[in-house]
Amino acid sequence: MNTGVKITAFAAALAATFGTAYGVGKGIGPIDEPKKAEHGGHAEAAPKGEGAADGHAGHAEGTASAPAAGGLQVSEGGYTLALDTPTPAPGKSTLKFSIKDAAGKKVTAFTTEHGKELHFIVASRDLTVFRHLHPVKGADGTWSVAADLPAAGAYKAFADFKPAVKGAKGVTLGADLSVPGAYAPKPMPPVVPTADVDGYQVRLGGTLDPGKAGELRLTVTKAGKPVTDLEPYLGAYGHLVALRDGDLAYLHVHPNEGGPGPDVSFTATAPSSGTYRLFLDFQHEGKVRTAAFTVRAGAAPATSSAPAPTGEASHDAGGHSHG
Ligand SMILES: [Cu+2]
Repeated sequence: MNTGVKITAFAAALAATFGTAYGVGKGIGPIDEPKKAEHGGHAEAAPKGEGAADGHAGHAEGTASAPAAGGLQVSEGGYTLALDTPTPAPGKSTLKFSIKDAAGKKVTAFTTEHGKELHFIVASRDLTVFRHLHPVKGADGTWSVAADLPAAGAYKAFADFKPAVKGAKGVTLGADLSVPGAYAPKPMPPVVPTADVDGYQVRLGGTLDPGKAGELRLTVTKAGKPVTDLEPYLGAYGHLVALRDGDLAYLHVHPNEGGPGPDVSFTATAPSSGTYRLFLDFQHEGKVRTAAFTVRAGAAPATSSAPAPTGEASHDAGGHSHG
């Protein structure tokens, strides 16, 4: 694997992009001029090969207005998320769907972003189950992926992609998914600054602020020792998805430049105040894990003056597919 090379190239592209942005900014004054919201609240540093012009780079800097929330619509910009399996059985199943264009034709051409043509997220409405999946595309544009939705309940599926059309912007579409059967929604897990997953403890610092960029810093330890050899996963040392409690508005946040741990830093802007569930994917020793946190935007996450209570974290929040 040459992921080391890839991440270096990614970092170089980032540096170049920000270099340009800063160069321009210094000439004309403050560099935190408002950037237009784009990609449905997909706050990210510029991926390689993309310039600041499309607005991606701007999200890492202070913005005066909140980005629009993504994932709230099943159709947007002429694209529709069509689920072929909207009511999968509980347990392991195969989910199938397609992205249709304005004419109702299945889209077959996508732009690779973060190593994949399409990122597929499934979360339970009560935010206790989270799956970040990478489906496989058939020749006709039908996507399929194995998923394990453990219990009956209401879920939501998100497709995060960018059509391979000149000038196309990334879009996140969201569609309801129901696993038939009786269920009782679980209460939102409490706000705690640490999450335990597979013997790792992840601590969350910083703030998620409504309408303004803030830094979230996640620190990964194992058996009390900092983990300093996180592995790149999809070209970054961590991926963060935030879902808003109430409507599951979607934010996909990418990390700031940094080393392989123990800290992974993100810049994110919440589209509004409220409660969010954050899901951090990180890879270590060949396996991707997910740590989950409940965070209030508009108030600082709980701080740790006393020994931190341990979040029940993501006993169930860790589904991954490396298709
Ligand atoms: Cu993905």
